Parts: sequence; C-alpha cells; structure tokens
Amino acid sequence: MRDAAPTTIYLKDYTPFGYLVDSVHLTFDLAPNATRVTSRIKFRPNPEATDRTFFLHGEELNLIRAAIDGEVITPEITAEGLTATVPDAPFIWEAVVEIDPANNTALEGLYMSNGMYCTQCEAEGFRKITYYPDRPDVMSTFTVRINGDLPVLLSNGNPSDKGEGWAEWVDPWPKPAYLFALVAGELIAHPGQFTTKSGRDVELNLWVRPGDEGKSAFGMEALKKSMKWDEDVYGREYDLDVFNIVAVDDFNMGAMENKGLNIFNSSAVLASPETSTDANFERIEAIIAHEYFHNWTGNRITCRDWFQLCLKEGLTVFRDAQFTSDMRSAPVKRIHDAIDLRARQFPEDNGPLSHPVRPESFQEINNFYTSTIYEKGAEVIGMLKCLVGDEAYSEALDLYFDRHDGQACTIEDWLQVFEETTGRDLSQFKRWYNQSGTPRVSVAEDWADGTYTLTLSQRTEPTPGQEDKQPQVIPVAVGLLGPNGDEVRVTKVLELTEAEQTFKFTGLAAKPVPSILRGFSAPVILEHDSTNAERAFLLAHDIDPFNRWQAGRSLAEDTLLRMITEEATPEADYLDGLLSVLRDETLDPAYRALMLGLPTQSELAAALHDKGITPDPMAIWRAAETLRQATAQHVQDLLPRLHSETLVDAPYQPDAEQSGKRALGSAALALTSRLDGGIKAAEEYAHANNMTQQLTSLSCLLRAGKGEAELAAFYDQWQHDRLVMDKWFALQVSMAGPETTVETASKLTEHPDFNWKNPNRFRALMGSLVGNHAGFHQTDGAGYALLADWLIRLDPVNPQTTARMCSAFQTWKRYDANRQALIRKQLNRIAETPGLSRDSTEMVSRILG
Ligand code: 0A1
Ligand code: ZN
Repeated sequence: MRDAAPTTIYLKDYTPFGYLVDSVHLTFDLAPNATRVTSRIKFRPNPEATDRTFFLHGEELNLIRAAIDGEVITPEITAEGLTATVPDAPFIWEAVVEIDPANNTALEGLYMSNGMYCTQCEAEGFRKITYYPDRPDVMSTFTVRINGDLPVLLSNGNPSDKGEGWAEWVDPWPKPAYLFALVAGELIAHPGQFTTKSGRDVELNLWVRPGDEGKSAFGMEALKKSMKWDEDVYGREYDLDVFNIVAVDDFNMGAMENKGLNIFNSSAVLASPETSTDANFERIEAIIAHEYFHNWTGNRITCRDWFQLCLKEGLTVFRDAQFTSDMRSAPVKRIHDAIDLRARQFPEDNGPLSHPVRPESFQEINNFYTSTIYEKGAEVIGMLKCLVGDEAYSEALDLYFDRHDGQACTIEDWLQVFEETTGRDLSQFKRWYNQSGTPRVSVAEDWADGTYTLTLSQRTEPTPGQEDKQPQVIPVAVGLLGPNGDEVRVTKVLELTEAEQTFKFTGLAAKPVPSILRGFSAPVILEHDSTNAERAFLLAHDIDPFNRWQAGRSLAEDTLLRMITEEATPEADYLDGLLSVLRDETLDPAYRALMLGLPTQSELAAALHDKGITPDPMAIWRAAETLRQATAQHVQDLLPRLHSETLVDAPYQPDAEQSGKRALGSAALALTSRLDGGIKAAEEYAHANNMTQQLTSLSCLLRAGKGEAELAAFYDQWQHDRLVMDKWFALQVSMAGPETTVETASKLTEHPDFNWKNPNRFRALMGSLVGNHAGFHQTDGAGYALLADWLIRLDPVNPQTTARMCSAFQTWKRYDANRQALIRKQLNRIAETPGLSRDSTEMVSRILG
C-alpha cells in the first residue's frame, strides 16, 4: 500500500525531465510471485532542462541490480523511486527488479486476472513494473521480450520474433510509459483484417479467455467501423501492422488505449444478444471507438503532464460521440449525453469535488479521471466547434495533427491551432478550461413593436478554491417559433460573453416562443421561467429534437417539484403532451422512449436544493412513483401498441433501429406492469430470447414486488457468466423499494458470488445501492454505513476503485442536518482508518471540505 502522506502537485511547478530517453529494452521473465523485469535504457541529457537530478520513479519494486554503462551502482532508494549519480553525457541504464503480479490486487502495473498476466500503466502504473521516468512527456521507442510458459505473449507495436515460450515486440512509435502494455495467457483470438486507405494491411485480433469466443464478433466489427470512420472523418490512418484488443475480467476502468494493444474490461468489449443488453452493445461500440481514436488523440499526440489530461480525453470523448451520432441517431445520442452530464458531471461541478477541466493541482492523479475531465472536456470541444464552425474545426485539427505529431502537448498548443486557423482570440474561451463550476444562464424576455428582446445573464457559483468567477463565452443556440408553431427565426448561435447581454430580433409579426439552448449548445444550467403552456407548445412544435425533448423533461420536472413541495397532482400539460408525442408514429421509437424518461431522483434533489428546499428522498420517490402511475393510466390505451414494438420479427440486431424499438417497448412494458401487476412482464420473461427483453421483464416484475421465481431461474441460467451475474446483483438492489434496499444489498454481500475484489462485481452491488436514491438515503443512515464498511474493506485491496466510489457522498450537503451528520460520521470513519490510501484520503478530505 502507498504512503498516505498528502503531497500536492501543481501545474505551475512543471519542469521538463533532465534526460531524454532514446530507447527502452525490457525483458520479462514471467512468474506469478516473482516476475523479473530487466531494463536497458539509453538516456542522454535533455538540452532543454536545467535540473539534472536523475530520479526514476519506482514503487513496490525489489531491486536486484542496477548499473550505469555496465558498472554496478547502489542508488538511493525511497518508497517513490531512486536517485543516482549519472554522467553528463549519453549513458545506458540497466536494472533488474522483481515484482509480484499475483499479489497485485490494486490492478495497477503488472497483475494477474484469472491466471492471465496483464498491465495497467495509466496514469502512474509503469513505476510498479520497473524504475523509469514515469511521466507522459518522456517518450521513447520500446522493444520488449517476454519469456513465459504461456501460449499467447503480447506487447505493444509489431511482433518481431517468437519461439516456444518467448516472444519479442518492437514498437517503432515513441510513447510515454503509461501506454506500455503486456498480456500473457491462454487466450483465443477472434481475427479480423483491415486495409488502411493508403493500402497498409493490418491484422486485427480480439483476444478472449476460452469460453468467451461467442462474445467477440461485435467488438471486432465495431473496431473495423472505427478505423474506417477515423479515416473518413479525421483523415487518420492506423500506423502499425497489428492491432490487438484483449478482454480482462479484473479492471478498474472501462478500457485502456495502450499503443497497438488495447486492454479492455471484459464488460466493455464482450457481447452477445443472449448476455448483453442493447445499452451494453451501444456502450461497447463507443468504448472500442474511443480507445481506437486515442491512437491519434492521446498516443501520437500525448499530454505534456497529467494536468493536460482533457487534451486527450475531452477530444477523444468528443470524437467517440461524433462516431456514435454517425452510426446511430444523432439526436438520441445528444439527449443521452445531456442526461449523463446532468446526472454525473453537474453534481461533481457543483459540489466539494468541483475542479476545472484542466485542474491546477492534485494529490492523486487517478482521482482526476472524472466526468469533468472527460465529459465536460468533450462539451468544451463541442462549443469550440460550434463557435468556429465545422470547416475551421477541420482545418484546425489538420494543423494540430501535422504540427504536434510525436509530441507531448498542452491546452495552450491546442488552442493555438484554433487561434491561428481562425484568427480568433480564444483567451476568454480558455476560461472553460480554468474555471470550475457549471454556469447558470438566466433568461429575461421583452416584446414590443415587432421586436423580441432576449436578455441572457450568466453566473457561476463559487467552487472550492475559486471564489470569483469571470464571464465565459457561452454559445447559446436559439430559434423562434411563431404562434402557429412555425419556425419564424431559424437557429442562430448567440455568443454570450458578458455577465449580461441583450439580443434583439426585429420584424416579427407576433410575440414568438423562444427555443433556447438548442442541441444543448453549452454545458450550462438554463434558468428560464417559461410557463407550462409554452413548454407544452415547444413539446408539440419545436423542430429542434433536443429542445423538444427538453420541453417534455422540463414539464416533468416542474410537475414533480410541485407534487413534492405543494402536494400537487400530476399536471395535464405534461400527461397530454406526452400522449401526443407517443402517438406520433413519425417520431423515432428511441426518441419516444426518451420522452418517457423522468429526471433522476438525485437530480430532483439537486433542483430542490437549488430552490433553497431541503430534499426529502422519500417524498421525491413517492412523487416519481405517483407520476409514473398517473402516466401509465393516462397512456394506457396506447400501451399494447407501444409494447408490440419490442417484438421485432427480424433476428436480433443491436443496431439503432431495433434497439430503439425495444427501448420503447420496454418503457411501455414498465408502465403496463404498473397496471396489470406484472402479468404481461411474466409472459414476456417466459419467452424472452435476448438479454434486453429478459432483463427488462425481470426488472418490471421486481418493481411490482414479484419475480422471485424468475430471479432464481435467472441465477440458475446464468451463474456461470460473470457479466450477467453482475446484472443479477445490480438489478436486485436497483429495483428494491426504499425500505428494503439496504437490507437487500447487505444480504447480497453475503452471497458466495459476491467476489468483492472484482471491481465490476463491487460496483454492480455498491453502485446500485448508491443509485437507488431513496434506499441509499434511508433515514437511519444504514445505507451510508453499509457503503462505508465496504469502502474501508476494499481500500487496502484496491485504492483506486475505493476512491472513485467515495464520490457517492459528494452531495451530502444537500440533505437535512440528520442525514448530514450521519454521512459526516461515515466520512470521518473512513478518513480515520489506519493506513488509508492516498487515493481515498484525498477524496474523503475534499468531500468533507
Ligand atoms: N485512458 C483510458 C481510461 C483509463 C484511465 C485511467 C486508468 O487507470 C487509472 C485506466 C484507464 C480511457 O480514456 O479510456
Ligand atoms: Zn480516453
């Protein structure tokens, strides 16, 4: 375990490393408890550096031998690395270290998962493999020899030679150590082939454990589509002879873009219709694309330091979102992204963990793989594209790839290519990178003499370490609708740059209804006191699919808030509007399914808190239940027809069209189950032939307080399948009523299949506990205590996953004094745990504030 001493690292302190690395040769002699890593590294003084301290990172390594230019030395060793005296000229560093992959439960560095060796080096895992300047601005070519008695031995780059029990790999592209990877095991390849636009033949392989062969075809097709898309849209070609993907069961994150050897959490790559839902397929396609796209945005051009993480992550998320929009439905993707941003990034940005897209300090970089860096980082790029236009965006990207190929870059480099290609001053835009918090844009309207005046104001609440906020450049896409629903002014992007600004639309025949923030053109909170009649009007007429959906969402939120605070009954504007949308068969089923969604209960809690009302999770839950019930009754005549959408005649395809139909059918089944007590859901479960149907019908049954037999049958059917068993755990906790959530979760922790050291299993159970808002926030604090117990238990085993899950407590200050006291007690208990990791220490102390 790591030293928990909190050292803060600052962006302003960046200095280049004193030495350049010309080449790295690594030899691995694999053994579960004593793998030997021999390194031979050519260093030379860096002419651009002033500090010549020769410090190499290294953690949990047993140094056997170190030599410089063949002469054995005794370096000074600490828990973080070693220091040695070196010549003021090029020299060769050699070291032999021993490591223990079998006991590496943190899943950083070289570790074992089901008998297979694999690595995870981002962000700072390479230092657990050997001594090295483990920082992204130190780039080198790597040659790797693996000696091991296993049939498949993989590393980065191209295979150069192999024999019985050994293999050699050469990666010709200079890379930082965080992109290093090694995999060794008994694996089966799903092969593929791709010819790049310039004619390079690339051998593709998706490697899985025996037994998982039936789940690799979809991932392979997604990879080929990604390779083609990046050529067509960004002109980016693949640059090696092979591209390998490996599925691993024990993995902290979704996947990793190691050069030529992507390593995936098996949940992010393995799929079959019988075991995966439509949502799983879509996610897998997006993650495969994301990791592949990193080959250019991340690998060929990498980050100078970890403060620049959004340079690769924001851009790559933006690119994978473009890909999904092209492969599937662009409006549906945009709505999903807005839902996710509001559910995950907004709470982060408006709470104690708030940090800029480019942070200025950190203690543990692993804690900064956040929704802010990734998703808000992508939104920032979307805004930049919106402001400069599509053509200028392409030109700037071409320049970026040309100019910075092979470099480790900064946000300044990124913005510079836009400034040069557009002539635009982006100094104010840069605040999106430096300023944390979600801007709130409020709207005031005026109408006189054919002129409609829109006054937009922006403000951002203080966030930790940032009291005063400056106005940002906010692209606000606006269209105007006339009284009959026609578009009287087409979408225009208003650039809000001041704290308050007025925009006029002249020559209008009648007072228009504005459609503001079309396409969710900026990641802001729009405060617009429009009437429900106006919302219903937009729901009926807006030609912007995002805002049409948003109008329904705002109606739903408004009615729910009134139900919670005024004991109002569900509003007719909402129910009638919904009914017309559901009846409209010209609308994409996936879009209609989205219309049936409600704001999450946690979002409602945030909305109440914003209004100065302390949220009561039970009251929120009751309102959501009541509205669901009222909706079911209101649209009941339509339900059989909508439900029949699920029954797609053609063979199962996880494409947008079929999955959209199933989404609508599933939403209809959920409402039907509220009226028939689950009869239809039981029928559907009995003849379900894909996981989407099986899981939907089972969840409807559980929600109706039924399904015990089906749950047991599901277990019997799928107990051999790890990924499906994750669903079995998650479903029971998510579907439990508020009073039984904690009890259900607690009982499941005793189940023999609760392999809590596996991050997927841990998250399936504990993540669902946190996601069940009313259940987690049970008044006696039992939910908080259960989570804290398990975080304390997991921390010494896997600090990274523990720390990420601590964020469950980030919203604690929204709730009443009693709940706050109960949560504080658990946070303190975690903080006071002897030997708590640096990861969790940082998270808990930031949350406590
Ligand atoms: N770079 C990967 C995600 C990743 C990040 C950190 C990790 O360990 C701390 C692992 C994976 C991606 O964006 O997909
Ligand atoms: Zn990424």
